[in-house]
Amino acid sequence: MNEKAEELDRVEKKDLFGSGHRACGGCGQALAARLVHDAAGENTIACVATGCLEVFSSPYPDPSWRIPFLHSLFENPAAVASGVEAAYKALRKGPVNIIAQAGDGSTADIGFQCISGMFERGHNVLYVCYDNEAYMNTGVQRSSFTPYGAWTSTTPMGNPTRKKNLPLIAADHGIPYVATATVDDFRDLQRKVKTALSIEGPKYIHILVPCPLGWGHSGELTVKICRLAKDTGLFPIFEIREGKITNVQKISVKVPVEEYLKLQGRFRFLFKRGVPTEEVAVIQKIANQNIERFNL
Ligand SMILES: Cc1ncc(C[n+]2csc(CCOP(=O)(O)OP(=O)(O)O)c2C)c(N)n1
Ligand SMILES: [Mg+2]
Repeated sequence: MNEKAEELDRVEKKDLFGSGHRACGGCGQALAARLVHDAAGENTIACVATGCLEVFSSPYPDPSWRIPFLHSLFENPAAVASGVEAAYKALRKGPVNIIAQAGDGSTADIGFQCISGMFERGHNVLYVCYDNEAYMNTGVQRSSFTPYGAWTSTTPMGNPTRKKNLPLIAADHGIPYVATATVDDFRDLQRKVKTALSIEGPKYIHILVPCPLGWGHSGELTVKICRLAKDTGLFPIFEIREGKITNVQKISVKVPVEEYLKLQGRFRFLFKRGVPTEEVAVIQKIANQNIERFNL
């Protein structure tokens, strides 16, 4: 198909995760969900944990989903997806794409053991984490993906701990495919979803999804903030196959973390009258460690 025909096809096609949902303007998670399911195609089952995505997309009578959708508990989308996959196998049905998906709170905290079990048992499921770095649905509480220094309603003086690195923990389970992505680069994100779904076994994709409400930025900055997260080194973009890093998105011009932090209200108190405090230097050190570790 030529480019023009492809574009027409894309415009005319109905989104599998459709418009009319109740996400905030500029919600990175809504955009990510649309891109993920668009890449996955119709032959897909979505197992979605409690969280913003489920709340803004599923209320009866006007859900946004044009594919089968299962709402799991906050803690168990990976277990539900594992069960769906086992049922398909037992009934000798399929193949079908099964995508377990959840926010960072579900993924990093309460749902973690179910994910680890799903990886370890080897289910043929793609797990997607929409990482907005806090429990947004219930009022911006801290999760273990909240970055160092960020304000949340439960860390009013700034988060004192560092973000848990789940992509590497996932890879250390020996699963065949792990990737990170953001919503500023549609092609990269969708290629990774397609790649993941073409591989048999458990897969993990971790997507950074800015949250204008919780991060304190205006909606039109969502894409810019993703770019800065990458260009500062705070959110490295890579793929890991069978435990080996096989692809890293290099930073062409490295940007100081200040540029990322100062656009977001959650980091406002790290600057005194516009001058960075020593906490900013701690965050720069984290970015530098990522740059070194992943050879960005
Ligand atoms: C066992 C349990 N504890 C707490 C809750 C309340 N709860 C629902 S969603 C949510 C936070 C979701 O955060 P996250 O997974 O990061 O998704 P987000 O809303 O940020 O997209 C919480 C605490 C729940 N539903 N079940
Ligand atoms: Mg969250």
